Amino acid sequence: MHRAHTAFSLALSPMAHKNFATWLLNSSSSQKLIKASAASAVRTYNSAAAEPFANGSTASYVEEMYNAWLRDPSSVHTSWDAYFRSNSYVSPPNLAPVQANTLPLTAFNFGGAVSAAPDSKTIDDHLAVQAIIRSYQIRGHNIAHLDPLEINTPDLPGNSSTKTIYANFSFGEQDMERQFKLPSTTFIGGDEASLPLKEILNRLENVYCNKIGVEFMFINSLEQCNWIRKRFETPGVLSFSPEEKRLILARLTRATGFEAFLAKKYSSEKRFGLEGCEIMIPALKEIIDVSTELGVESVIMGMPHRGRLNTLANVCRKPLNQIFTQFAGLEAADDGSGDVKYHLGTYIERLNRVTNKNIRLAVVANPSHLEAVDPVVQGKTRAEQFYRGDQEGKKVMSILIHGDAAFCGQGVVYETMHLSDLPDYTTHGTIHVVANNQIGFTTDPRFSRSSPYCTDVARVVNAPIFHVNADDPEAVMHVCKVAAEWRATFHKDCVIDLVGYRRNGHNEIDEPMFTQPLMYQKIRKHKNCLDLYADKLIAEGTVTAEEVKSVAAKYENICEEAFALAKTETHVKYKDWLDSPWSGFFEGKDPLKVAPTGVKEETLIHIGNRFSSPPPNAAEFVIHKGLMRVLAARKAMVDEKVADWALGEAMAFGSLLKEGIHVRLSGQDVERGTFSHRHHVLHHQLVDKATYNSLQHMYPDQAPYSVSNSSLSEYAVLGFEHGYSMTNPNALVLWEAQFGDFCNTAQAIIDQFISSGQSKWVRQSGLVMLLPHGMEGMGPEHSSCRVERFLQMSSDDPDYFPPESDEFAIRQLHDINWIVANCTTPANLFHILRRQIALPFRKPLILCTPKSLLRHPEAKSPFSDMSEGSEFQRIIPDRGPAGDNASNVKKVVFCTGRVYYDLTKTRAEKQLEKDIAIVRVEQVSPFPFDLIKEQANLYKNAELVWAQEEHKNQGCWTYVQPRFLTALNHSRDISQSDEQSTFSNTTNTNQESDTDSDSNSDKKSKPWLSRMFASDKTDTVTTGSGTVTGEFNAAKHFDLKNVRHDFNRPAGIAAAPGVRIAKTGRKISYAGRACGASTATGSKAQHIRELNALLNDAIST
Ligand SMILES: Cc1ncc(C[n+]2csc(CCOP(=O)(O)OP(=O)(O)O)c2C)c(N)n1
Ligand SMILES: [Mg+2]
Repeated sequence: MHRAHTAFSLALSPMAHKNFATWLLNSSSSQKLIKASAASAVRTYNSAAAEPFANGSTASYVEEMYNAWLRDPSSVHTSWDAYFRSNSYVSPPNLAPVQANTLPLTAFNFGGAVSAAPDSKTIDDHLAVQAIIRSYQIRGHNIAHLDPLEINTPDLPGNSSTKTIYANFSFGEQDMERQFKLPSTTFIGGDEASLPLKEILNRLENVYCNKIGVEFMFINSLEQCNWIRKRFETPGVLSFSPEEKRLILARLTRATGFEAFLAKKYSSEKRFGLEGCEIMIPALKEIIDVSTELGVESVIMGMPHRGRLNTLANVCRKPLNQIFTQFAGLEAADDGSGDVKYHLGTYIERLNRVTNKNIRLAVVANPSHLEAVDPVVQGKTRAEQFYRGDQEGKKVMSILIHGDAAFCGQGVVYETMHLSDLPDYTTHGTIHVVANNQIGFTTDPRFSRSSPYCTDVARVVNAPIFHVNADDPEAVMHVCKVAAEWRATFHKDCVIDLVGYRRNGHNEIDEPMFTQPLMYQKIRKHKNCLDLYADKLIAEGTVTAEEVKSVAAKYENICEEAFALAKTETHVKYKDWLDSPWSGFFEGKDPLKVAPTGVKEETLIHIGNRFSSPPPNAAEFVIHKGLMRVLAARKAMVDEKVADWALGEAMAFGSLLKEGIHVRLSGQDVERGTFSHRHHVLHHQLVDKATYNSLQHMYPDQAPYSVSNSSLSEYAVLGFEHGYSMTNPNALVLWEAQFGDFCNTAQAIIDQFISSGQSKWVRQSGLVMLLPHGMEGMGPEHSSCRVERFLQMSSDDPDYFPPESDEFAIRQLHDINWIVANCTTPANLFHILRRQIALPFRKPLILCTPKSLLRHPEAKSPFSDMSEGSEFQRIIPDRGPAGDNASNVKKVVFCTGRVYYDLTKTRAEKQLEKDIAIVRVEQVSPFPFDLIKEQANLYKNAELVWAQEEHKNQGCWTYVQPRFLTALNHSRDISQSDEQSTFSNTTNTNQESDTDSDSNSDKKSKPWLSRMFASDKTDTVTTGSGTVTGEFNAAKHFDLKNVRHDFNRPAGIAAAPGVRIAKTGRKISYAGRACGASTATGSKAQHIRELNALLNDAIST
């Protein structure tokens, strides 16, 4: 919590109450009210937030009331009616004059007695009470006691806040027993219609200024505001039964005991303990209990480091021994690089003992990048809702846990919040829990945010924010209950701000006194929450001291037993930490078999016809004339059996939909397509929001097709789609960047999840990123998707030519982290999209997509290239005169993407078709070593050139160059090494398959080390199919039953020092732009000059 005391003076400044309604300025108590309210503004400091306690909303509230009264006197409370009728209210200049009222003044029934008009003091006093109530509702949180350390306490010691307030409303002690009628906007009375002033103030103080601070009055819905008021104001809401109290205590004991146990056993290990905010564990459990009771069956959580292990242990009930094993530094039994323990995810199905219902809990694995997991969790949640048919989010929900500094500091929080109410992205309400320890690493809140609270970002979506003192377990539980009920009722986001502290340093090894000495002096003296609560329950007689001890001892025993069990483990298994298991997907599948991607011609014709037809009720559904032309052109293509880019894409989608594969395309303006080529959603020109999407109506039993324009965000939306792709392997999920350049605002998702997710978390994803890419004279932006960056992160080894076999291509795909391609034909687009689903595993696909090629007359494919028997072409050889006369070809130009069409045009202009072959590399990564070698051998006398339109330090050159050399020389068979070799284990990478363990762990773990220092000529290596000594046994190694994981990069081989490369003398040279700092030139003329230069350079003999 961040308090800035400048608020005090601002609140008292004339400007601060300039907007007061005139009635307030005129009334006798108004000046005092201003002063009273100033004291409450301690938690605010900017001018807008520094309005006095009863100002701002109150002023407009009165005006609103006045206007309502003018329209219908009966629509306002009788007290207001009386007040406005008495002409005490002077309207601001722009308000309409008072109308005559038809209701008799005697209708005002005060204190049960029917009387004549009440005197003006009675009315004024009632109005003052109403203003006080409203002030508490609006700004009570500003003076609530939220900070357990009381460093940031309100300036009002003890109970004086109440006193100050009533005194400043001209109420004295003599008024305390006076009875006041309560307005309909408060529930503090319970069954009472009126209360003594003293009781009103006490109740308000208790509800709004005690250990809970509710921020909700900015919500535009009266229904929602009333709902919240009722949950907090109704007398007795905070009373708990002895059983409930004991449950809280037991849960708190576990949360506290877990951290204490880890601290005892692994004192020097980082665990990012929850000490100071242990209540988060019972809080999460309460949210889950209440939500389960209300029908939720699956909860997906995203959270950072703080308290993560505790959450896994005590919320998810992940077996403790698995958690402890993570501390042992054991070798992994399965593939992948793994991750640190406080990043790993989990998935658990278990019985909720409180509600006696089955529940699934998943914590999504996440990187260090704080908050990056938020949209991923939302996407995964949305997908689960979608596939379960849970259209209102009644069965599946997400909980996002945040640190205070990250919640307000990271922009992706805002981006994710903005997805919360979008029809195709909503998860129907997320409960956000902020573990607010009032510090971010070493930084105080006053240096880490400009907003009063760390939760202010949630106000943009009108989410209620429940601040609560984390040292008051019962207040926390109440807030959690309300949050869960809020979500179940309104299906909107809400935030719980658990205000605690951090007992240790940022991690357990850090010294916090370096930077927060005073805070930590206080913390050292501060009793922990468990002890405080146990003392309270003992004092009130709910539990005995012995009971408290025995609950703690019991949990410690559980931990000890798990600790002993963990000691017997020899390996960690990453698959135990999988957050999204795909049950049934891998079973019984041949891991090296790709289903055919070609489809029957009649299917293509059917899809083409549907896709080119107007809505069935075309006479009524008026579509744009331009679109009629587009549809007619599509129809003509179908009749000719050719497809352009949009048709090729539609064929891929349509045929997958036919096969029961859900297709989801998301991104900015994807429905029409940035380049106006797609037009998947046709809009009725006369009826608002009436649309038609032909891909949703291809076949009666097809899978659903979702296409949605997204918010203008890359980070959150790409993360969302990545999360979506994690849920169901039998779905094609695509995200399209508006232009490829913009994907770099989502770089953390690309680097931390898409590129490395399988390696770190044995999680697969078949997400497709469509990235419009091409240097077309549009300036430094809108040109490049920075394909070089994706290629740099590709995990195939540039120096290693994998053994050639029929499965070369599929093995490469199996082992790489992702696929990078730049297709030049609609047919290849069709096949590569379909291949995503045809593969027996899932890999992300990074696809450079065209812009001008969308309409290029030559960038069309005959249906025969997509029909049965056809398949994706990793390279497209030259099929012209050069290909027919290969040995006389002087030069082979290899290229990828749209520049191919410029190169062929230039070649034709120069009449060099016989002399120069042009070969398209359509799948750049994994690199088609085998096909490149074949092409090089075919054109054995030719000079080899790589031509690209990107600058030399960009595009594919730096990736392809070393791989070309490896392909050309092709001498680095792994058995040729004259040094001994060490191989890493051979395993099956299926997410759920078990792996062989082996005992040769030292060498396996550090092959490079053993190689560097080994003296023997032979070494023992272990493969999944057994141990071989000495020379590498390739046949065994590539046994089908035992798919190598590192086919693309066998550990310990590629980097082996001294491996010989037999030079064949052939090389690849470069034709293209020089190195550049920018992606493209801003000058069209220069662009054309550069393009022509590269074309001339490439197409010359
Ligand atoms: C995007 C990002 N930037 C910086 C960091 C480094 N970092 C790790 S924890 C931390 C402080 C987080 O503070 P807060 O969100 O309050 O969580 P707490 O550790 O206090 O629970 C920082 C800056 C990070 N992990 N991610
Ligand atoms: Mg913090």
